[in-house]
Amino acid sequence: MKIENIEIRRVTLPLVRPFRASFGTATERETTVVRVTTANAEGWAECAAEPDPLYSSEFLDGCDLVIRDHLVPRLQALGDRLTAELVATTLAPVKGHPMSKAVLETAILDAQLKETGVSFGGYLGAVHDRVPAGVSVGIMDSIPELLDAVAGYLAEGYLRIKLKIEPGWDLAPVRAVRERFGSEMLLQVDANTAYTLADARHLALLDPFDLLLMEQPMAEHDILGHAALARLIATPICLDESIESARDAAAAISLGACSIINVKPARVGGYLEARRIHDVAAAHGVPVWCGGMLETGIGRAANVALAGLPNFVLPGDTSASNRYYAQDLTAPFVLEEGHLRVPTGPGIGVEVLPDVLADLTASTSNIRF
Ligand code: OSB
Ligand code: MG
Repeated sequence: MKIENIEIRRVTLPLVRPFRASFGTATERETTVVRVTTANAEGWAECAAEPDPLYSSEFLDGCDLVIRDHLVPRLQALGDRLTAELVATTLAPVKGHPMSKAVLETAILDAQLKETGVSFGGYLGAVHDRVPAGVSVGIMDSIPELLDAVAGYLAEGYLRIKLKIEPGWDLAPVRAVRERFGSEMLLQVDANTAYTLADARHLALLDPFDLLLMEQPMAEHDILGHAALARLIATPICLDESIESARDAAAAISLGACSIINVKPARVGGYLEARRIHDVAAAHGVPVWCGGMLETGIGRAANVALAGLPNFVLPGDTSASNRYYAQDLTAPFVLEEGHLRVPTGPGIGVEVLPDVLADLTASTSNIRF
C-alpha cells in the first residue's frame, strides 16, 4: 500500500463531567488524531496516551515526538511494501511506546481495510453485531454524589458498573452501591495500581460484595504480587496495566496473577496484538473484556469491533459517546438496550465530522511520504 501523507493533529474535547481515577483527574480529553492518506482511502486513529504519564509511561507530547522522529521514518523506509500487518515488526526495534505504535498501525489498518472494503469487525473476526456496554464511574467527592451518578447510568441501561477505587474510597462506595442497587447488578472495581500486598487483608473485606472482578490492584510489574494476592482474596483479579502483550498475558495467566484480562488495544500496541491476547486468553479459558481510554468515536468504533470477538464475554468500558462528550468527533455511539452496535462499513465504519474536528484542533502537522 502506498501512503501519501500522514497528518498529525492535537485535539481537545471537554468531558461532560470530570473523571477521577487513583492516578489523577481529567476534565477534558486531549488526544493526537492521525489521518493516513493513500491514493484511494483515508485511515483514522487516535492516540490513547494522556497529557501526563500517570496511567502508563507514555504521554502525548512524547508520543508525537516518537511518532515523528522514530516510528514514521521506519515505515517510510518500507515504501510501497507497507501493510498494517508489517507495522509491528517494522517498529519492533524501537523499545516500548505501544500507544504511539498503536495509533499508526490502526490508522494504516483503517486505510487498508477501506481500500479493500472490509470492516474492522470482519477483519478481526467479530461474531456479534452488538456488544454489551458497561460504564467506568470515577471517584467522587461524596457517596450521595456517587449513588446519583450510578442511578443515572443504570437508568440509561448500562449493564455493568465499574467503580474506580483507591485507599480511602473502596469499602464505603462498594457497600453503598450494593445496598442501594442490590446484589444482582454486575459490579466491579478498578484501583489503577493504588494498593500493595500489605493491603491484602483490607482488599479481602470486599469479598462479601460479590464483585465480578478487581482490576489492577497493584503495580504494573508486580505479577508475582498479584499471584499472591489472588490466593488471599476471593474476588477474581483482572489485569489492565500489567498486560502489554500476548506474552505478558500468557505469563500472568500461567503464574495465577489474573483470571480475567482487560484488553485495551492501545496499551498493547494495536488491534493485532489485542486479538492475540484474546486468543491466548481463550485458549486458557480466561474471559476478556474491552477496556477504554475515554476514546472519541474514532477509537470507540474500533474498540466496539474488537469487543465483538467471541471471548469478549464481559461487558466492556465501551460506553456511549454521551457518557464522555456533548459533541463527539463522529456521529455519536448510542446505547440501545445496554448495547453498542458494531459498525459494519469499511474500516472503522464511522465518518469523522470535519467541522467538529477543525473546531477542536489546536495544531496540525503533515509528514509527506
Ligand atoms: O484504567 O481502565 C482504566 C480511563 C483512562 C485511563 C485508564 C482507565 C480508564 C477508564 C475509563 O477506566 C474507560 C473508558 O470509559 O474509556
Ligand atoms: Mg483499568
